[in-house]
Amino acid sequence: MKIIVAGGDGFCGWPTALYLSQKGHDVSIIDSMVRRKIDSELHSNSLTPIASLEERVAKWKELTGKEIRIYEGDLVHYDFLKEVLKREMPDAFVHFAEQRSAPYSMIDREHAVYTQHNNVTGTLNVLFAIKELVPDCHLIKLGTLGEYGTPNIQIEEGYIEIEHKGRKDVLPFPKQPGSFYHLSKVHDSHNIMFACRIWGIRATDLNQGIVYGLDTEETKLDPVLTNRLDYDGVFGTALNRFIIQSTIGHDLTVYGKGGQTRGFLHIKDTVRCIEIAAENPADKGEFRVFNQFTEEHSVGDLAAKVKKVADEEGFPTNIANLENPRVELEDHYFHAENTKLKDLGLEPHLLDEEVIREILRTVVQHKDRVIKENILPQVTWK
Ligand code: NAD
Ligand code: USQ
Repeated sequence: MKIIVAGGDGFCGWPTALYLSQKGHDVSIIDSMVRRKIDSELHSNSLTPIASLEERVAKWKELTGKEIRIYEGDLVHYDFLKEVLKREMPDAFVHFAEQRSAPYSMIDREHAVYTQHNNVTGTLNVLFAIKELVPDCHLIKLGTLGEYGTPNIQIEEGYIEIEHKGRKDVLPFPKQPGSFYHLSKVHDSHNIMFACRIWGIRATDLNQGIVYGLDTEETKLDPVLTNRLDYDGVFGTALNRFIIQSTIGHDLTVYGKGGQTRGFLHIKDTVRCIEIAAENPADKGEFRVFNQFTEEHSVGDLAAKVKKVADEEGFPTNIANLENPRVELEDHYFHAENTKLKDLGLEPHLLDEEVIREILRTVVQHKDRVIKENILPQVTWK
């Protein structure tokens, strides 16, 4: 298949582009490079040194003979996007290209507006460009499990059957997102659902949980192919952050009581889920929703698992319960359905001590790059 990976320079997008290319798909990448610019804005960095996108694809070609084309530009610029689609005429458009940090979206008005403009306008442009130029193209859009929030009932995959005053219907599952970033994903979902219903576009919304890990088989082939890894208080995410903190003797930064429970998956499963979605496209006019995660954990439990492995590896670690900078429930019910991707063939890589140990042994090689002042959370929800 001809597949565009938008956001293909990022943490999820780069390994996905390599994986799909390795599997024989014809891959091109769109990326504005804004994530690298945000590193400069925040005086932060990827824990791993990352090569430029040009160097990355050149190395991939040298090693495998496979070409990945690059289009540097912004989805918010419609003329640019249309030119790419005209040239590529893709079968699938994988859309990772959004501002993805909840804390970044909560810094101030400008960052909230930037996040929602970038994400919502970019996705609207993708919808219009597909309608205009490639109406059969399958949109595979990265949403987030956090669109649902933490309701006191089981979370279904996108839709719930409701009986109300004697009548029944299957309706979109209620959304209660916890940041302006998570809200942008809800707005996207509504826009995509509308475009499927009105124009007959085919789309899969992947409500992905928190991704952990660093390497896939492809990114491990050469240091130039190394994936980015965020650890700072703005872009670093729970499990990866804890593992990196343990290697530099920093207390593990559990926010509040640590009972916040979320869905998680290994980066190796992210890339496989995209392949599954691409190879099993939604029908014309269908707005399909998959919950993309493999297991549920509370952040307190994750910190305890990391501490055990880190202690064994010679990195004695404490768990700190910091004042929570976010407004969220710290003790709540959480259970989400996740059968649809497994029914289509996903075989999860589950989190055990060996997986944590493997990530820890990789990240320890780069621990001197950590900018310590960036570890504690600086952004508050209020
Ligand atoms: P990332 O920031 O590492 O990568 C996103 C990439 O998109 C970056 O390279 C950035 O430069 C690019 N980009 C952003 N806006 C763009 C625009 N308007 N035009 C062109 N390029 C643009 O993020 P990630 O962790 O790889 O996440 C990718 C997607 O998956 C996001 O949509 C995110 O919301 C979603 N997601 C991520 C996680 C996670 O744990 N990382 C979990 C659930 C969902
Ligand atoms: N948390 C801590 N300590 C930390 C960091 C986070 O306790 O040092 C807690 C947070 O308070 C929150 C939970 O861990 O309760 C998850 O926070 P996170 O920063 O790991 O993840 P989140 O902000 O939800 O965002 C990440 C990605 C985002 C994606 C989302 C999936 O950045 O792109 O959409 O995970 S989900 O959480 O399922 O919505």
